[in-house]
Amino acid sequence: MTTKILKPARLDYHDQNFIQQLEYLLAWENVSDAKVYDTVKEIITAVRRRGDWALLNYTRRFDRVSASSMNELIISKQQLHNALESISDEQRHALETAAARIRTYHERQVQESWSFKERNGTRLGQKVQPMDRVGLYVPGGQATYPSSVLMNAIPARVAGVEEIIMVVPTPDGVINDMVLAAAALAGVHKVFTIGGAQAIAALAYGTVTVPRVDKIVGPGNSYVATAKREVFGQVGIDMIAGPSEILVVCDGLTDPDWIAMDLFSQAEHDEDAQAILVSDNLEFLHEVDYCMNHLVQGLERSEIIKASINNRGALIHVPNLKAACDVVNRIAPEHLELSVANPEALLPDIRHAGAIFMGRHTAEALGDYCAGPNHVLPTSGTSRFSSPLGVYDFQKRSSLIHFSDKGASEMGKVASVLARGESLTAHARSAEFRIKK
Ligand code: HSO
Ligand code: ZN
Repeated sequence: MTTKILKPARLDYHDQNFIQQLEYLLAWENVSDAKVYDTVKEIITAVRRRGDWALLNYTRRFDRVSASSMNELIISKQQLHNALESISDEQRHALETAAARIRTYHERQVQESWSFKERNGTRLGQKVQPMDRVGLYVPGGQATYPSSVLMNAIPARVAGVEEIIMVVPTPDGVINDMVLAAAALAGVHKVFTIGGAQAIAALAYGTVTVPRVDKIVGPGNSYVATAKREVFGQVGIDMIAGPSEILVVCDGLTDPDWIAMDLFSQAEHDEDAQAILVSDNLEFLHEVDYCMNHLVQGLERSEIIKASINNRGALIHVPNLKAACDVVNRIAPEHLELSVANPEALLPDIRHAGAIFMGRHTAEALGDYCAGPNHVLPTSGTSRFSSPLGVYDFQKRSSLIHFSDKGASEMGKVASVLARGESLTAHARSAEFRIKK
């Protein structure tokens, strides 16, 4: 090879500055720039004040879709059905297979209500219920992923959410049939062809035609992410996803072409995506480097891959697989592939990762589409404290408290003392009324 196209960073665990180098590699700012923020604020205010009228205007301006009434921006049940009929049998079968597997997996996540009784008859518990109505944002244009429609809508359905409202912008009126077909299969109830911050504002506050939702989920560009942050509190939101990440740990015995392509599978998402390989075999790191440079040439998204690998990619040499796990935990990657002979042996040492792909055959890409688990995962190190999107994100809990007269009398004394300590006399008296003389 004459010139190398891809130049991932090279790091060595034994290097004195390894930790600093790693931190430098991982640095990525998830902040909105001031201009985006101002625009988003303005859009939200306009939608709150002028509702549908503002939506129609912004849709004309940003998506070049002119509608005289909101009815023209609703996708009918019939259209959803037609989309399902219009895709190829192969596509339909793949969507159906993925949907069924995602459903089966997520059914295991359903949390049930529970309660227990104390000896004096007092009953305490938790009532678990689905949210009433959820909004699903689906990006238009390049980053339109039917798989993400399944991954967001199916857990909501499994949780028992009664109404899922999807919004998807259709720049120049172009709509993706696979996205609509996925919406039909996943059980989305209503679809509006609106997008951007205006769609987020509409879902958060409601307009005459767009119903107000309780939570908004789904990925989007910086305007959408900023808008979601802004409306948080008025509604719930899912996480704000950063660029995709993959970290592969390999013992040097997997086909280097496989590993190279696994790294590319996430690198091709975004110029800011991050693909990292960690191995205890230096020779293997060279081989993968070689394979990457060879394989990238035939790929449609080679320019994106190039940017991603050269800006944020890395090959990390470690003395052993134990050290590899230490690197994993420092990075807390979105996707972790354990491409080793015995992944089970490493598992106890893995503390932080959004999803863990075990063994040489488990390509991360399978998880993106059809393994079953969710592909909406914590990014940018947030798997230290958060989890994959799941049914539990569409369920909420209410505490249940039912005192017996005896229980109320006993606990009345405790509450009274604590209330008086806080100088809250009405609290104290309320509890004391129930103390038996
Ligand atoms: N890997 C992405 C999800 C996705 N991949 C959708 C393909 N389509 C989440 O990081
Ligand atoms: Zn992906």
